[in-house]
Amino acid sequence: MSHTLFRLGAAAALTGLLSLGGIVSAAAATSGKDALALLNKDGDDTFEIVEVIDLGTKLFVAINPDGDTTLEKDETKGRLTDADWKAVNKDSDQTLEMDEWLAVVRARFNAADTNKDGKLTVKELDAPAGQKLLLLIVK
Ligand SMILES: [Ca+2]
Ligand SMILES: [Ca+2]
Ligand SMILES: [Ca+2]
Ligand SMILES: [Ca+2]
Repeated sequence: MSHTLFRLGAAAALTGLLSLGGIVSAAAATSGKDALALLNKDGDDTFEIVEVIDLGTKLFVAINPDGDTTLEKDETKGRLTDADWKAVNKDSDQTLEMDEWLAVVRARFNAADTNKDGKLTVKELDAPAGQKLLLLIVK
């Protein structure tokens, strides 16, 4: 129980720090350690694909304030580049559907999992590929 409280406290402290810094969106780098402390709920110390897909799905909703079923370019600022858009927006419309978004999440998970064991460790999350994945699951 106290462990849960501690985590909540840490999350609140982190949120406070972020808002103090005046960081508006995305681009704030999150360490693998912080990301796991905040978002890894199954008691191990790694992210698995199921968790990451779940978190990616939640972030899609969180960064989609207009409540439609798609992400527009301004909603993915700091998370996806123009090149990413080109690569993933397979139907070439101006919007990203959930399946397109999750395809990027999946691709970045695989890129970050350098030893291909299906788990992302702190070390893998702190590497550049891991940081790119965190942009898609950490608000
Ligand atoms: Ca886990
Ligand atoms: Ca939208
Ligand atoms: Ca699309
Ligand atoms: Ca791994």
